[in-house]
Amino acid sequence: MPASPPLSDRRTPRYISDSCLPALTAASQAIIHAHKIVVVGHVNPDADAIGSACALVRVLENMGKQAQAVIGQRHLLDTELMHIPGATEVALADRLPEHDLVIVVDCGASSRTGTLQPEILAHPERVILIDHHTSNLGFGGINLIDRDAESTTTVLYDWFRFLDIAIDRDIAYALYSGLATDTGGFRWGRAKMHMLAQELVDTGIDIRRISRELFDGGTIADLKMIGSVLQNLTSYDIEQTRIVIAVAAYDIIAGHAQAPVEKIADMVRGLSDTDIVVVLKEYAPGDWTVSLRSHTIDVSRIAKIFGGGGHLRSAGFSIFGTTENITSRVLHAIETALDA
Ligand SMILES: [Mn+2]
Repeated sequence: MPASPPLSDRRTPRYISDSCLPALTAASQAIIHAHKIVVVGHVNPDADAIGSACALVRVLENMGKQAQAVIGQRHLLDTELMHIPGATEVALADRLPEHDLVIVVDCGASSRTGTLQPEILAHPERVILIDHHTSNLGFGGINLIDRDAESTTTVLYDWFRFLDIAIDRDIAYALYSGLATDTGGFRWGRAKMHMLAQELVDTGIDIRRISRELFDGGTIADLKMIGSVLQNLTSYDIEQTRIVIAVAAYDIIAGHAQAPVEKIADMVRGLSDTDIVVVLKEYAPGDWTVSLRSHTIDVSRIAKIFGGGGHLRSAGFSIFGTTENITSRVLHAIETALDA
C-alpha cells in the first residue's frame, strides 16, 4: 500500500501549536472561497492590532481578494502607528463594509471590536478569529487562537506559511512590529520568538528604524505629561500585595498621542517594590481604559471582572466613571481576586 504523501514543511506550524492545524485548514478554505473580506482589529489599536490588520490585508490583496481593514471606533487612530505599511488605509467604521467574510485580529474579547461588536456576534459563521490572548473564549465561527504565541502577528506568520505566501518587506515590517511590541522589545516570550524575528529581519527590514518608531519618539510635551502622571502615583497595600495606581486624566492627556500615554504602564510595571500596576487612562471625558500589569499575579482574572481580558501579566478593560469610583472598584476587585 503506498504511503500517503507527507505534508510539506510549510504546512507544519513552526511558531504555533500543532493543535491549531484544524483551524489553519478551515481558515484557509474560508478565505479561498471569499471575495470581499473585512479585517477588524481592536479599538485603540496597538502595533500588534495594526500590524496584523495591515499584513493580512496585503496578503489577501496579493491573493486577488478585495480586503479592507477597519476599527470600530470614531476617534482617530494614533498617528504614531502610521509608519506601519498600510496603516494609513485602515478605516474607522460604525458598520462593517460590504463583505462575505470577516477576519477579527488581536481581539481577546468581542467587546474589543467596539461599535462592530453586534454585527460580528450576529453572524459568527462569517467570522474567523485570529488571536493569542489567554482570556479569549473564541467568538468566531473559526477560531485560530494560540495562547502561547507572543503576538497575533506570530499566529499570522504561520498561517501565511501554511498558505505558501511569500513574505515581502512590507508584510515582514507589519508582522515584526506586532512581535516587537507584544514582547516589550523582546524582553519576554519563548526562545523561538528570536527565530521568527530572524526570519522577518532576513527580508531586509530596517529594525533600527522600526524600533525607533515603536519605542522612542514622542515630544518634550509628552515627556512632561508622563512626568505629571508619575508625580501623582498612589500606592495601596492589600495584605502583602502592593498596588500602584497611575491616573492619566483627560485634562492631562488631551492633545497627546496615544503612544506616550500607553508607555506609562510599561514604565511603572518594572518597579521592584510593587506587585500590581494599574493605569487609568481617560481618553474621552469619563470614558476610561484601564491597564493592569503584574509579574506575579494573573491580572487577566481581574480584567475579566470588568468585562475585559488579556494575558496573565498584562490585561485591560474599559469603564465609565470618576477616578475615585474606578479606583475603589478596582481595589475591591483585586482584593476579591487575591482572596479567591
Ligand atoms: Mn496582541
